[in-house]
Amino acid sequence: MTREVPESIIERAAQQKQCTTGLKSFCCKECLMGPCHFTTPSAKGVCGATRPLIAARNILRLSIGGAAAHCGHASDLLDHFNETVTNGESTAFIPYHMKVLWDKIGLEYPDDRPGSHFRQISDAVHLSSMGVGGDYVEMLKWALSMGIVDGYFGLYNATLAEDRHFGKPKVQKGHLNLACIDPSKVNIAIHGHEPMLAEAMVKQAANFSHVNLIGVCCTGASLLARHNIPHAAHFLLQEDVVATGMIEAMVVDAQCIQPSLNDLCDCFHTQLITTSHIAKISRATHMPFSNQHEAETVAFKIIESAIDNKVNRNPAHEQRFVTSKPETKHAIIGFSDETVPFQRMADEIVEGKCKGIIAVVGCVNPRSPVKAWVETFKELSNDYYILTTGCMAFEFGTKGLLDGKRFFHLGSCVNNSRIAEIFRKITLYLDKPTYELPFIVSAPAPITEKSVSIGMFFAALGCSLHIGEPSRFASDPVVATTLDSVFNSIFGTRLYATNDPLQFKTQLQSYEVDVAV
Ligand code: BF8
Repeated sequence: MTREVPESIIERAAQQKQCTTGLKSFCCKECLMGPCHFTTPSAKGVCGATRPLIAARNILRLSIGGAAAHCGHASDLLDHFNETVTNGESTAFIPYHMKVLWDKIGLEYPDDRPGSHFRQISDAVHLSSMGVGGDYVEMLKWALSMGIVDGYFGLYNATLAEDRHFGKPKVQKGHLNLACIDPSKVNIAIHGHEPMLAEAMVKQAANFSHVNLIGVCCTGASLLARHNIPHAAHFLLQEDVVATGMIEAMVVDAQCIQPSLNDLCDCFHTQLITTSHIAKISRATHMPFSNQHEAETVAFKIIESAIDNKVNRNPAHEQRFVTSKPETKHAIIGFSDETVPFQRMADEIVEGKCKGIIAVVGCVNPRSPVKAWVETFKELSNDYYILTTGCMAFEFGTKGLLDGKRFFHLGSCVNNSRIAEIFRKITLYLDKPTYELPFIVSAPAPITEKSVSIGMFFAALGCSLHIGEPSRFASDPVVATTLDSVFNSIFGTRLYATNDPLQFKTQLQSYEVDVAV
């Protein structure tokens, strides 16, 4: 029996009125004397904490969450293949010139001891709990440290492990959006982030010509880049995938999976299957695995079960999908630091033919002006090269912008290390440190903690950072000024914390004057 379809994420966003104190990050709920409100600049919490301390600590807490997620992803991969990677292997990618600056400002970053990055995450949680750290500047420095942890022990380690086991992506033409759902076939959506089960599904599905795999969110970006499996949806559209009524199984692992998918799947015939060892959803079928052999067994069972489930598809849903099927969007996909023409980009920057490189990363927040941001970056692509990943890359793809000439799709969010590698290669090629080059990283519509830690990673690497609000960066003037002055005086870079594309463009123009290569 089918049930009434629940509200979509857009409707939930409209229904959920945001608390104005929390929206500005003027709220602390870390201890049980609170929650405390910091609505005036001089307000103090019950423990005595000041508003800048709490605003800075909230940024740190976001960065910790992001670093933990990406380091968890990398660790899951390494455990899956029974591998260990020494911290020295990851930190070998840190540009020497940045280490000098980090040491100068006393930034913590992991040493070569195995697991020291997890120790650093736990130290950051500890120091940001009630009654430990009392210096807001230190909180902000630790947020940058979490960026470094995320970058080298999350993004780099995950991408290196994925490339080692599943291969580097190839540049080719790919397809995006819901049009990749094939009503004549058994459709299985693979959603989440870690590629182990997804890769096993690709291998097993090759034996079934009537099975159509499609990707969602970052697993979708990863499958698109490596196997040219069409990318059906980003985060915002994951419900739309199920709501087509054409999906026999929705297979999810971890991160960016809406817990309400179970309610939605209940309204259709779709089987919801969870596979992560830590992420379960009520009423979903849980099918964990711990190595590639088990992953392939699980993948085979999922495919068999999805095939059996096709008879339960509602013919009315099929009819509706066939008549309203969207047009397929094409994109050039599969770039890596080996295939992006970084020398040409560097030469054009030096010759003044190009103003710089903007990496547009992260999410598509339903509360952000995503359309306006897409238009803005389209316009900026006349002067800048655009490197992109994650949900923003999908958004550009659906607007026909991923041409492999001005816009380069670098894959999933953990593949942001590929962007860091392109920047690193340009610094070596031009023999200049990152912070002297016009590299800007923008997360215009952040949702997750991961967007914040990725932003902090690139900021710590010496890139200017744009982050869309509400990312809590600009609410407290003391915190905003401190961050800006760390960026300006230590790295020589800029912080743009704005939700306004026009303001961003204006600020960028004033920055252009400062960058003389
Ligand atoms: O890591 S861009 S909504 S899908 S967090 Fe999530 Fe944001 Fe999408 Fe992948 Ni990245």
